[in-house]
Amino acid sequence: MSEPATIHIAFADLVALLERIFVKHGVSTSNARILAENCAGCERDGSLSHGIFRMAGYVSSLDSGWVDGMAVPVVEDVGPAFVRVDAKGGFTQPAFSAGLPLLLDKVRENGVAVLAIRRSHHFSALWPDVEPFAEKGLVALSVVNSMACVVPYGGNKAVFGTNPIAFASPRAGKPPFVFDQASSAIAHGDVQIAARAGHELKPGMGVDRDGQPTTDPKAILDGGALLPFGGHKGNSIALMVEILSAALTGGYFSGEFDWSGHKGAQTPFTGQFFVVIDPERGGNDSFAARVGQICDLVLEAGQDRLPGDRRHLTRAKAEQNGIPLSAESHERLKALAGD
Ligand code: NDP
Ligand code: PYC
Repeated sequence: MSEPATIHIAFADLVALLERIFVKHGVSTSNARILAENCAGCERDGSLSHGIFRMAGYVSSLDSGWVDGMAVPVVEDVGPAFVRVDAKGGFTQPAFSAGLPLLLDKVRENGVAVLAIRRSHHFSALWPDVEPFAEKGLVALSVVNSMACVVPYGGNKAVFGTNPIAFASPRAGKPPFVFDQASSAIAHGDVQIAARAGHELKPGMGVDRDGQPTTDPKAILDGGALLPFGGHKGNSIALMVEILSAALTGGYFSGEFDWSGHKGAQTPFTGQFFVVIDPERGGNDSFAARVGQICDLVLEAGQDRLPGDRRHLTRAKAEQNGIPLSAESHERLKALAGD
């Protein structure tokens, strides 16, 4: 059987194509640029569950009227180290971008600051939100909740979202140390990809509509649910993410928003929380070098790679050769753009 045809597209060209799709489906030009860069960055880095695979979901959510592509976020200065943003029913990334300058001012002034975003739709990976802080010499942690599709450990009803947590730290002489992981055993996007490809999942990732363990991704998507990673420990992390992203920010819990009136809606309407720290204030000596040291110790001890290493390698290849896309996906994107 012949291999499916692949094209290689430059980052800027992919951004331009995705931007046209967003604008065609009701997103303002400024919001479209932010979303397009975010999505193209995921594709470039091989974060395929949140790259161009997501464009159909963005479009159907926009077309359903569930998310406001034109939303203008409102930034509030609520304390010496506290920034709040109301995304006004729009996507999270433009809200984050609007709050960022004030957040950075406060981090530089106080050594630490937090950002609470509410009434926002996050449909992407989290690493693009934290990695740029580490590139500026800062340490950042962020969490976001999503849509109820994870049964608590030992439970029988989906309460949590897939609730990722991402962390970034500068590391001397190397790209920052960044991890970005769902608190479910697998991201919902990867279940969709497995279902589309006809692949089984590993055991321990989900249950079917009767609550029975299954490795069939279609059974998970068809009335079943995911499990937290690491049993009761993942449960606590997922619960913490709900508390920080929703209870604290004034956003919805993953099971609280009602999208039933918007056929085709896919983007969770929740909240996101950040803590950003200037490590220079920690009383340490050579913070980034110390991070490099501990990372090296982990590798010397036998871990074959660190989180983020695969992404950075994939990015380097894409910067050299272009971003690989199947010709079929490229055609699908052009159709969404109305080309
Ligand atoms: P993975 O399990 O694929 O990866 C989680 C982390 O572990 C990554 O930082 C990854 O680094 C690292 N990693 C993977 N394999 C290894 C290994 N062998 N050794 C060392 N490190 C490793 O991610 P998830 O499935 O948990 O999540 C996928 C994406 O889905 C995330 O980007 C997340 O933000 C997103 N998501 C978004 C949600 C939302 O509401 N917006 C909800 C849930 C998930 P590397 O990237 O370099 O492989
Ligand atoms: O992959 O779990 C996921 C996800 C939820 C919302 C966006 N991505």
